[in-house]
Amino acid sequence: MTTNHFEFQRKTGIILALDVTDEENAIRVTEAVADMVDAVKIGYPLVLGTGLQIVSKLSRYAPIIADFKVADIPNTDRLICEHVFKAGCAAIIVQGFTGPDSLAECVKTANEFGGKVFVVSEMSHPGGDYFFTDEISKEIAALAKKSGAFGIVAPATRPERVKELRAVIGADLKIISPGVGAQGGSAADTIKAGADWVIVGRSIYNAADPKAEAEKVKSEIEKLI
Ligand code: O7E
Repeated sequence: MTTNHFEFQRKTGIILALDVTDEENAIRVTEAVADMVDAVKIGYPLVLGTGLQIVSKLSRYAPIIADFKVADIPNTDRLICEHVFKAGCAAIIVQGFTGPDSLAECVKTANEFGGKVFVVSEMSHPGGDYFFTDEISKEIAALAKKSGAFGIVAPATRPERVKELRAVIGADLKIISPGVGAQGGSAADTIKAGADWVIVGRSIYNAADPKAEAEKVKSEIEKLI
Protein backbone atom coordinates (compact mmCIF):
# COMPACT_ATOMS: atom_id res chain seq x y z
CA MET A 1 0.00 0.00 0.00
CA THR A 2 1.44 3.36 -0.98
CA THR A 3 -1.38 5.90 -0.99
CA ASN A 4 -1.85 8.40 1.82
CA HIS A 5 -5.18 7.94 3.59
CA PHE A 6 -7.07 10.91 4.86
CA GLU A 7 -10.68 9.77 5.01
CA PHE A 8 -12.15 7.60 7.73
CA GLN A 9 -14.28 4.71 6.69
CA ARG A 10 -15.63 2.23 9.14
CA LYS A 11 -14.68 -1.21 7.91
CA THR A 12 -13.47 -3.14 10.95
CA GLY A 13 -14.41 -0.72 13.74
CA ILE A 14 -10.87 -0.84 15.17
CA ILE A 15 -8.38 1.97 15.72
CA LEU A 16 -4.87 0.89 16.68
CA ALA A 17 -3.33 2.85 19.58
CA LEU A 18 0.31 2.74 18.56
CA ASP A 19 2.11 3.59 21.78
CA VAL A 20 5.39 1.93 20.89
CA THR A 21 8.33 4.31 21.07
CA ASP A 22 10.57 3.41 18.15
CA GLU A 23 10.14 3.52 14.39
CA GLU A 24 11.03 -0.10 13.68
CA ASN A 25 8.33 -1.43 15.99
CA ALA A 26 5.85 1.19 14.82
CA ILE A 27 6.20 0.13 11.20
CA ARG A 28 6.34 -3.60 12.01
CA VAL A 29 3.07 -3.50 13.97
CA THR A 30 1.29 -1.15 11.55
CA GLU A 31 2.25 -3.26 8.54
CA ALA A 32 1.02 -6.39 10.29
CA VAL A 33 -2.41 -5.03 11.20
CA ALA A 34 -3.04 -2.47 8.43
CA ASP A 35 -5.86 -4.54 6.91
CA MET A 36 -7.50 -5.03 10.30
CA VAL A 37 -7.73 -1.41 11.45
CA ASP A 38 -9.48 1.68 10.10
CA ALA A 39 -6.98 4.18 11.56
CA VAL A 40 -3.84 4.38 13.66
CA LYS A 41 -3.71 6.65 16.70
CA ILE A 42 -0.30 8.01 17.62
CA GLY A 43 0.57 10.20 20.58
CA TYR A 44 3.37 11.50 22.76
CA PRO A 45 5.12 8.13 23.30
CA LEU A 46 5.75 7.54 19.59
CA VAL A 47 6.13 11.14 18.42
CA LEU A 48 8.56 12.06 21.23
CA GLY A 49 10.44 8.84 20.49
CA THR A 50 10.70 9.26 16.73
CA GLY A 51 9.68 12.77 15.69
CA LEU A 52 6.64 14.00 13.79
CA GLN A 53 8.04 12.67 10.50
CA ILE A 54 6.75 9.25 11.58
CA VAL A 55 3.35 10.46 10.33
CA SER A 56 4.38 10.36 6.65
CA LYS A 57 5.80 6.85 7.11
CA LEU A 58 2.64 5.49 8.75
CA SER A 59 0.00 7.33 6.75
CA ARG A 60 0.79 5.04 3.80
CA TYR A 61 -1.04 2.33 5.71
CA ALA A 62 -3.98 4.07 7.38
CA PRO A 63 -5.34 7.48 8.37
CA ILE A 64 -3.38 8.82 11.33
CA ILE A 65 -5.07 10.31 14.39
CA ALA A 66 -2.81 12.59 16.44
CA ASP A 67 -3.59 12.04 20.10
CA PHE A 68 -2.08 15.12 21.70
CA LYS A 69 -5.12 15.81 23.88
CA VAL A 70 -4.69 19.46 23.02
CA ALA A 71 -5.71 21.64 25.98
CA ASP A 72 -4.55 25.22 25.70
CA ILE A 73 -5.57 28.75 24.79
CA PRO A 74 -6.93 29.12 21.25
CA ASN A 75 -3.72 30.57 19.77
CA THR A 76 -1.54 27.74 21.07
CA ASP A 77 -4.15 25.18 20.05
CA ARG A 78 -4.09 26.56 16.52
CA LEU A 79 -0.28 26.34 16.31
CA ILE A 80 -0.38 22.70 17.48
CA CYS A 81 -3.19 21.78 15.07
CA GLU A 82 -1.36 23.37 12.14
CA HIS A 83 1.75 21.26 12.77
CA VAL A 84 -0.31 18.10 13.07
CA PHE A 85 -2.29 18.59 9.86
CA LYS A 86 0.70 19.84 7.86
CA ALA A 87 2.45 16.61 8.86
CA GLY A 88 -0.35 14.64 7.21
CA CYS A 89 -2.56 13.58 10.11
CA ALA A 90 -6.22 13.02 9.33
CA ALA A 91 -7.51 13.97 12.78
CA ILE A 92 -6.49 15.39 16.12
CA ILE A 93 -7.72 14.61 19.62
CA VAL A 94 -8.36 17.59 21.87
CA GLN A 95 -9.61 18.06 25.42
CA GLY A 96 -13.07 19.55 25.80
CA PHE A 97 -12.71 21.11 29.25
CA THR A 98 -10.83 24.09 27.81
CA GLY A 99 -14.14 25.59 26.68
CA PRO A 100 -15.89 26.81 23.53
CA ASP A 101 -13.25 29.24 22.21
CA SER A 102 -10.42 26.71 22.37
CA LEU A 103 -12.58 24.02 20.78
CA ALA A 104 -13.78 26.39 18.07
CA GLU A 105 -10.18 27.25 17.14
CA CYS A 106 -9.24 23.57 16.86
CA VAL A 107 -12.25 22.83 14.64
CA LYS A 108 -11.60 25.91 12.49
CA THR A 109 -7.95 24.95 11.97
CA ALA A 110 -8.84 21.32 11.24
CA ASN A 111 -11.40 22.46 8.67
CA GLU A 112 -8.77 24.56 6.89
CA PHE A 113 -6.82 21.35 6.26
CA GLY A 114 -9.80 19.07 5.65
CA GLY A 115 -9.00 17.35 8.96
CA LYS A 116 -11.18 16.23 11.83
CA VAL A 117 -11.40 16.84 15.57
CA PHE A 118 -12.28 14.34 18.30
CA VAL A 119 -13.05 15.77 21.74
CA VAL A 120 -12.28 13.84 24.94
CA SER A 121 -15.51 13.79 26.96
CA GLU A 122 -14.58 11.28 29.64
CA MET A 123 -11.49 9.16 30.23
CA SER A 124 -11.29 5.40 30.63
CA HIS A 125 -8.97 4.88 33.61
CA PRO A 126 -10.28 4.42 37.18
CA GLY A 127 -9.56 8.06 38.09
CA GLY A 128 -11.16 9.27 34.86
CA ASP A 129 -14.46 10.16 36.52
CA TYR A 130 -12.88 11.84 39.57
CA PHE A 131 -13.30 15.35 38.16
CA PHE A 132 -15.27 14.45 35.05
CA THR A 133 -18.61 13.79 36.70
CA ASP A 134 -21.41 12.37 34.56
CA GLU A 135 -22.90 15.83 34.13
CA ILE A 136 -19.61 17.49 33.15
CA SER A 137 -18.89 14.76 30.59
CA LYS A 138 -22.31 15.28 29.09
CA GLU A 139 -21.75 19.03 28.93
CA ILE A 140 -18.43 18.48 27.16
CA ALA A 141 -20.08 16.11 24.67
CA ALA A 142 -22.80 18.67 23.99
CA LEU A 143 -20.14 21.36 23.48
CA ALA A 144 -18.27 19.07 21.08
CA LYS A 145 -21.42 18.77 19.02
CA LYS A 146 -22.06 22.52 19.08
CA SER A 147 -18.48 23.26 18.06
CA GLY A 148 -18.69 21.13 14.90
CA ALA A 149 -16.31 18.40 16.04
CA PHE A 150 -16.30 15.12 14.10
CA GLY A 151 -16.62 12.99 17.21
CA ILE A 152 -15.96 12.41 20.87
CA VAL A 153 -13.84 10.04 22.95
CA ALA A 154 -15.80 7.96 25.49
CA PRO A 155 -14.62 5.16 27.81
CA ALA A 156 -14.88 1.50 26.74
CA THR A 157 -14.35 0.64 30.40
CA ARG A 158 -17.78 2.15 31.16
CA PRO A 159 -20.11 1.15 28.29
CA GLU A 160 -23.07 2.62 30.14
CA ARG A 161 -21.38 6.01 29.81
CA VAL A 162 -20.85 5.44 26.08
CA LYS A 163 -24.60 4.90 25.83
CA GLU A 164 -25.41 8.07 27.78
CA LEU A 165 -22.97 10.17 25.77
CA ARG A 166 -24.39 8.76 22.53
CA ALA A 167 -27.80 9.97 23.68
CA VAL A 168 -26.36 13.46 24.17
CA ILE A 169 -24.68 13.77 20.76
CA GLY A 170 -27.21 11.86 18.65
CA ALA A 171 -26.25 10.09 15.44
CA ASP A 172 -24.27 12.87 13.75
CA LEU A 173 -21.03 12.62 15.71
CA LYS A 174 -18.74 9.60 15.91
CA ILE A 175 -17.61 7.94 19.13
CA ILE A 176 -14.16 6.42 19.50
CA SER A 177 -13.62 4.38 22.66
CA PRO A 178 -10.34 3.43 24.33
CA GLY A 179 -10.04 0.89 27.13
CA VAL A 180 -10.57 -2.40 25.29
CA GLY A 181 -8.21 -5.26 26.14
CA ALA A 182 -5.45 -4.17 28.54
CA GLN A 183 -7.83 -1.90 30.53
CA GLY A 184 -10.51 -4.58 30.70
CA GLY A 185 -13.16 -3.20 28.34
CA SER A 186 -14.98 -5.40 25.82
CA ALA A 187 -15.11 -4.44 22.13
CA ALA A 188 -18.56 -5.97 21.65
CA ASP A 189 -20.09 -4.25 24.70
CA THR A 190 -18.62 -0.90 23.64
CA ILE A 191 -19.90 -1.08 20.06
CA LYS A 192 -23.29 -2.28 21.34
CA ALA A 193 -23.39 0.76 23.63
CA GLY A 194 -23.04 3.09 20.64
CA ALA A 195 -19.34 3.49 19.82
CA ASP A 196 -18.29 3.61 16.15
CA TRP A 197 -14.73 2.49 16.80
CA VAL A 198 -12.86 0.87 19.65
CA ILE A 199 -9.28 1.96 20.27
CA VAL A 200 -6.96 -0.94 21.08
CA GLY A 201 -3.30 -0.62 22.03
CA ARG A 202 -1.26 -2.95 24.22
CA SER A 203 -3.27 -6.10 23.62
CA ILE A 204 -2.42 -5.78 19.91
CA TYR A 205 1.06 -4.21 19.77
CA ASN A 206 2.46 -6.31 22.63
CA ALA A 207 1.04 -9.56 21.25
CA ALA A 208 3.39 -12.17 19.78
CA ASP A 209 1.11 -12.07 16.72
CA PRO A 210 -0.48 -8.59 16.48
CA LYS A 211 -2.43 -9.52 13.36
CA ALA A 212 -4.06 -12.52 15.03
CA GLU A 213 -4.97 -10.38 18.03
CA ALA A 214 -6.51 -7.69 15.80
CA GLU A 215 -8.43 -10.40 13.93
CA LYS A 216 -9.93 -11.57 17.23
CA VAL A 217 -11.24 -8.09 17.98
CA LYS A 218 -12.50 -7.74 14.41
CA SER A 219 -14.48 -10.96 14.54
CA GLU A 220 -15.88 -10.05 17.97
CA ILE A 221 -17.29 -6.89 16.37
CA GLU A 222 -18.43 -8.70 13.20
CA LYS A 223 -20.52 -11.10 15.27
CA LEU A 224 -22.71 -8.15 16.26
CA ILE A 225 -23.77 -7.46 12.69
O1 O7E B 1 -4.89 0.59 27.02
P1 O7E B 1 -4.39 0.44 25.63
O2 O7E B 1 -2.97 -0.02 25.57
O3 O7E B 1 -5.31 -0.38 24.76
O4 O7E B 1 -4.33 1.89 24.96
C1 O7E B 1 -5.38 2.79 25.03
C2 O7E B 1 -5.00 4.05 24.30
O5 O7E B 1 -6.06 4.98 24.40
C3 O7E B 1 -3.77 4.76 24.85
O6 O7E B 1 -3.12 5.39 23.77
C4 O7E B 1 -4.32 5.80 25.79
O7 O7E B 1 -3.49 6.92 25.89
C5 O7E B 1 -5.62 6.17 25.07
N1 O7E B 1 -6.72 6.64 25.93
C6 O7E B 1 -7.17 5.89 26.97
O8 O7E B 1 -6.70 4.78 27.22
N2 O7E B 1 -8.18 6.38 27.76
C7 O7E B 1 -8.78 7.57 27.53
O9 O7E B 1 -9.69 7.95 28.24
C8 O7E B 1 -8.36 8.33 26.44
C9 O7E B 1 -7.36 7.82 25.62
C10 O7E B 1 -7.12 8.48 24.41
O10 O7E B 1 -6.54 8.02 23.47
O11 O7E B 1 -7.67 9.64 24.24
C11 O7E B 1 -7.93 9.99 23.01
C12 O7E B 1 -8.64 8.87 22.23
